[in-house]
Amino acid sequence: MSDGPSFNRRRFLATAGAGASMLSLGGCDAFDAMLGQNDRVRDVLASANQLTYRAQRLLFGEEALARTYAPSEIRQQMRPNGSTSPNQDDYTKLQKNDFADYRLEIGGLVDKKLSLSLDELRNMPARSQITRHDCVEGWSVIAKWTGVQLSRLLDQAGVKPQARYVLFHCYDSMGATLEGVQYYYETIDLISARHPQTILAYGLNDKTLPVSNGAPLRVRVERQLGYKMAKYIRSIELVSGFANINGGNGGYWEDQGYDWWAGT
Ligand SMILES: Nc1nc2c(c(=O)[nH]1)N[C@H]1C(S)=C(S)[C@@H](COP(=O)(O)O)O[C@H]1N2
Ligand SMILES: [Mo]
Repeated sequence: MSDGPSFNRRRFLATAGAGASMLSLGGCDAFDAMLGQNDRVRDVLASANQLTYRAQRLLFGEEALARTYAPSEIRQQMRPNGSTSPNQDDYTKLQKNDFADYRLEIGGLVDKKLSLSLDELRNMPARSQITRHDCVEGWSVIAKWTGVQLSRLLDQAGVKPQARYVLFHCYDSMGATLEGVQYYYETIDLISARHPQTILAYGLNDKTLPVSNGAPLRVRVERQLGYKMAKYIRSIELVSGFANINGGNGGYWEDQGYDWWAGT
């Protein structure tokens, strides 16, 4: 493979043979066009998502690294997208004090709940990586991220055997429905969560992570698309499934029809 582990699933599916082209309907346009049609179409797309997920896991193993870049390749400022300035009271209160009172709570299916300040997180061994961020909207940027490996925190908390996913609760609301305020949320499986490049980032391009990019803490899941990388993390919960959480699809954008598995 000429471009290494930075794997393009369309290319894989193209070489995986005829008939596979249908499966490359991973883009939201194609998916959205299908919404509202009968459930069988949705089921096929959902199983295609599962197939891509399994194929990538098989092909690349659990540890394959996303491509990293040299400092000279950092192209521009990280382009902020989605929420860029949460206006929820609990968030703006923390922001006013430069997040000195912020605490990351880790709970759910763990042996020991954690509550960590930013200083505590910054005092843990740090990891930096220069990677490319791809958004489904069709743009990408290269930036340097610094933070603490999520696996470290999971080890500290102790993950119970029933836990299968890491759920990120965010501070920013995406609007309200009859069920109440919809906060941004995301889930990743424990393999992605324990991947060495999966970090909770507090630094961007050698500076403190700005509010527009998710201060004080956002996750990087480098082998997946931008929407998986929750910004403004309020807390982390270990869960056994997500069928009963919000729309039941494992994330804010997933509930609008995006794939849960967003490997690139
Ligand atoms: N909490 C939260 N996280 C989020 C979003 C958001 O709106 N809210 N947008 C997602 C999308 S679609 C992308 S592309 C990236 C954008 O990250 P950036 O603002 O640092 O560019 O954040 C992702 N994480
Ligand atoms: Mo995105």
